[in-house]
Amino acid sequence: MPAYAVEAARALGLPGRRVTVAGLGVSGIPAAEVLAALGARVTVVDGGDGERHRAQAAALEPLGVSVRLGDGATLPEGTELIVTSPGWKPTSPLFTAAEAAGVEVWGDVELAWRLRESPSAGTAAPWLAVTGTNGKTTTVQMLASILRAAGLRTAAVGNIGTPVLDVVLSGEPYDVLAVELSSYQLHWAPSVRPHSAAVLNLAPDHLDWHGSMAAYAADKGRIYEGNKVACVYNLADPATEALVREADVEEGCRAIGFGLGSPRPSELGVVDGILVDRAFAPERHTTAQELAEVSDVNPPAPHNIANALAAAALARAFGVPPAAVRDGLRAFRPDAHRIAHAGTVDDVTYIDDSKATNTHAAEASLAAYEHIVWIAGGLAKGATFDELVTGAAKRLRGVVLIGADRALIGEALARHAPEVPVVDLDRTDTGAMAAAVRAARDLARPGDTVLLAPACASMDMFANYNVRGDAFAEAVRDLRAPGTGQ
Ligand code: UMA
Repeated sequence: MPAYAVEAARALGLPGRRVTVAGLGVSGIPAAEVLAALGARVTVVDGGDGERHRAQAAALEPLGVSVRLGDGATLPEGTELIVTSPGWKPTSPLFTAAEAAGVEVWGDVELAWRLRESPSAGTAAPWLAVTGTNGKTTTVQMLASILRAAGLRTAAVGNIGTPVLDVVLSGEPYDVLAVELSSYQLHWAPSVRPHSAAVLNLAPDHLDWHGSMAAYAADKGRIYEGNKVACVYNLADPATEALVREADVEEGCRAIGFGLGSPRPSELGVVDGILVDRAFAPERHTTAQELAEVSDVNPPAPHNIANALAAAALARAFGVPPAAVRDGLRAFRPDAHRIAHAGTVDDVTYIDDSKATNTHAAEASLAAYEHIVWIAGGLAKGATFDELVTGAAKRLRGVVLIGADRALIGEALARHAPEVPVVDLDRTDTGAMAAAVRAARDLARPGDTVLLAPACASMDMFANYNVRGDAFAEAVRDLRAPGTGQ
């Protein structure tokens, strides 16, 4: 454990304190390990009690951590602090009990922020933070690639999958971190003060968790609190600019817009196929600084160029030179399952956009093709589908519905696109995706696109969206080699 964390933990009174960690998952495990190593008396609670939970509990117990499985609701006696995993809803009974007992709740990101530097030294790596409904993982990856191209020691952390705690307490001498923060993480991390931050866009998502669009936006807006150099917002999404106006930032921090048009001063934009900076360039009032070509962005789709501009804005706010922006964007390779080509069979193209876990993301991919057989459904997370279906109706050749909340999409289709044929797939077994792909093939005509853009989360049927996308890609492979599917 690095000395700065030990000193910070002492200042926070963690040694000897009874801390309950909510959730035995990607965030909860390092939180429990770190707290135990710092001398706290740790109990982990989790509503689950499966094989995975038991194995993880067995690994923690030798560290002196007690684990209670199968009950995520009751507050362990004597709890003085809760450190929660991000997925836990604020309305969870555990937090109602904590509030009644006057017990504070921190997220794992809050804990990481508070332990990242010693009160005396204060030299921790600053955070460049990114949130938004869609594109945040890609943007953080692009940002990390740009920072690396500038020769900086960095890591892409947070909602992207690497818990912030792991990196902050690694003792590695990072220069700067590229941090993806979800609305959940921001809700539970009130002290975080990034060097600079970006909100990429704001569309309804996770409303079942936050309770309302206003609460969701307010949690996203927390990312701008205390920014030092730049609050980066999307010129095409006025809601992001509104969040900048509401934020309490450090003296001198600037609002920087990004967009696909020609930029004004204090903006980044695009001119004649070139990404340009009129925010951090020395002569910004008269000229624009060239950063990269649109063709340097991978893939150069409009939403992705916007992501690249946001990443560039954060890097420039940190003092990265233009050539490193270009080199970093060129070096970046996108993840699988984001509008990935899964194959072409009998002149029908199969596209895997399993990452489209909400309506906003699905809307972007549905807009990209002319004749679509759409595979949709899963966990709706409180979303409604009327707008999405209305916008896409003309391009739909047919729809195959899967997953727990498929009826919600089915009802929207019946209201706004009653002529579109719908296959309602009432099965959740391991062969369900293959059946969906075969049903889509039967609806498609040559030249069409079969698009997996579920507009829903995957966890009702799959471990995550990667597994869902893999199942789709495998089912497409099976179409080429008939007889291997079931
Ligand atoms: N659990 C309960 N009760 C609850 C909720 C969860 O007992 O009410 C338990 C589960 O049984 C499980 C554990 O808590 O054992 C899971 O906690 P979690 O849901 O917070 O997930 P983690 O495994 O800790 O992963 C989290 C993020 N997950 C969520 O926010 C849902 C991961 O983002 C993130 O990568 C990881 O921390 C590291 O920071 C995933 C995600 O889906 C990718 N994020 C959402 C998104 O991007 O849309 C926000």
